[in-house]
Amino acid sequence: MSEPSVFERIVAGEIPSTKVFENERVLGIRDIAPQAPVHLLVFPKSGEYPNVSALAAADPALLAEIVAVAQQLADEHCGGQYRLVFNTGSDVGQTVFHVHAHVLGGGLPEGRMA
Ligand code: DGP
Repeated sequence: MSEPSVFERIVAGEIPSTKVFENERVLGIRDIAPQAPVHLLVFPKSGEYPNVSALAAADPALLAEIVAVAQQLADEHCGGQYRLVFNTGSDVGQTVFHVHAHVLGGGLPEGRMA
């Protein structure tokens, strides 16, 4: 068995977080190291999917739910305008291999590449 991811430990209450959304399958929290004025993370409580492709293939309804939660949170926190980022692979900076959406809003980051 692999070690539980940091997000599984947050779900289990072992690591504190600032929750902004929770239901049976999905959690939304504030990112610990914000890269934008609003920087939230939305992820499945289950840690079985390492990235968005694995989630899309196995449970597209859960991916759609994550996108819907991201929209709801963006409506609540940054006027419904946001970037939705799923880092996929360590070469592009993925550090937590438990699929998660970054919801980034509140203005354009400096030096934005895409
Ligand atoms: P990524 O690079 O796409 O794997 O993003 C992982 C994000 O998770 C990164 O922006 C920082 C955030 N993060 C890592 N550990 C914690 C934590 O313990 N609490 C919170 N709130 N966020 C964390």
